[in-house]
Amino acid sequence: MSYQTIEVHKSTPNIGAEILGVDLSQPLGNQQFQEVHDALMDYLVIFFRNQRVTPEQHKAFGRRFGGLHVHPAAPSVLPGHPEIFVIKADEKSVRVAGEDWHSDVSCDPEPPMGSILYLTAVPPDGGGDTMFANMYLAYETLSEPIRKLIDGLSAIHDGEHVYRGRYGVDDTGKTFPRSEHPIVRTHPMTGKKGLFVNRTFTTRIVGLRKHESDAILEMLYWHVETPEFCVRFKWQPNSIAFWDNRCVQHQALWDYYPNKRYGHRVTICGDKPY
Ligand SMILES: O=C(O)CCC(=O)C(=O)O
Repeated sequence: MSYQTIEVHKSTPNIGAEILGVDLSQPLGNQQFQEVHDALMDYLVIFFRNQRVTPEQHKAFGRRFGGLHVHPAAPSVLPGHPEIFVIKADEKSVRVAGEDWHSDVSCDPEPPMGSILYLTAVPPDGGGDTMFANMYLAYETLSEPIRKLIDGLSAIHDGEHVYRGRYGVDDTGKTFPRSEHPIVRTHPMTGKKGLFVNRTFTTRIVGLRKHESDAILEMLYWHVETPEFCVRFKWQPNSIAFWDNRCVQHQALWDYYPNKRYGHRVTICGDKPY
């Protein structure tokens, strides 16, 4: 792929690239939008440095890729911006978002296509990196008998155990999304197959006994975390990471307590996995 309007620097051989030459506070022209989109398809997660975007500009960038997703459980914190999911950790935190490997809100019937996270405050002594793993590679590197076994199977992704009571609001009577998705999904743009089960949301492989399901899921989760499938992103204030939830899992490292880390996430709607 050759790029005319952006510079693309690969972060690792298998996943991730830093994009230069784009100001995300400005509307992207069609050519530049297409190149950013292509870079996302090619590298699965893309990084931008030194960006300053208001919530409106952040959302406008997200809207170029699709409708904006509103989180099914987190209360809206920024007045007038229900589509902005606030990422915040400080000395009062007892947990942080995304501490375990996941694909965002995979319990939704149509899980988000991608997420754009903009951090404005990062821990002063380092820490708070985010890990991203390539799910195409995770699938392709499984042995053929295992690929054959999981190819036709589906699994339940449940929000109940993740979201109930999590956000300090009264959620009595509320129901959280629960969906069945294929274990191996085909990316609608690239046509490539990737693993689509994760430690946070996936609870059970459909049609298997519980101990069979637990053993296979644990093996797959362990495989997903293979260091060679991953890039570890070191944030700076005003960095942006944009990942494709259809072929990437991620994990936020919380090694900086009691320091502060703060940012906004805009999440783009996706479609039903197949
Ligand atoms: O804070 C981060 O680096 C990522 C948090 C997370 O997992 C998410 O936004 O889905």
